[in-house]
Amino acid sequence: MNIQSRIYASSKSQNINPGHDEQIFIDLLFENQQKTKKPSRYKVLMLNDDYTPMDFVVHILQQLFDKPTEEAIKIMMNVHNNGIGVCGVYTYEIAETKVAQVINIARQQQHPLQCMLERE
Ligand code: TYC
Repeated sequence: MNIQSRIYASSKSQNINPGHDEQIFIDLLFENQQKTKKPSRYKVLMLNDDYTPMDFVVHILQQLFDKPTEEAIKIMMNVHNNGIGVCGVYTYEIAETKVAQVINIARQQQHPLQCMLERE
């Protein structure tokens, strides 16, 4: 529930009708809340394939996603076993950049590794 409806519900339950000044205050709170909405976040997903070497995937996770070795191995094995897995969650611009970087580095090395983003 947003702030405006929370104040509205609370004033109803207490039988209060907001006056003109209170209504302006509620509207300002609402307007401010709209402006400060958190940006959506996007998951960077990695897909399994039969050809990309495991150590290459681990290396990508360490270098591009700042994962410590153990976590990088876990993520890689999760993708290997389940077909898909999350490498990290970012704002749209950062997620998009990571996807492009993964695909570029993989193509340079002639690996078919695939990566995509999905809104959280
Ligand atoms: N399945 C690959 C192999 O056995 C390893 C791999 C893991 C490939 C994760 C892609 O996103 C991937 N060499």
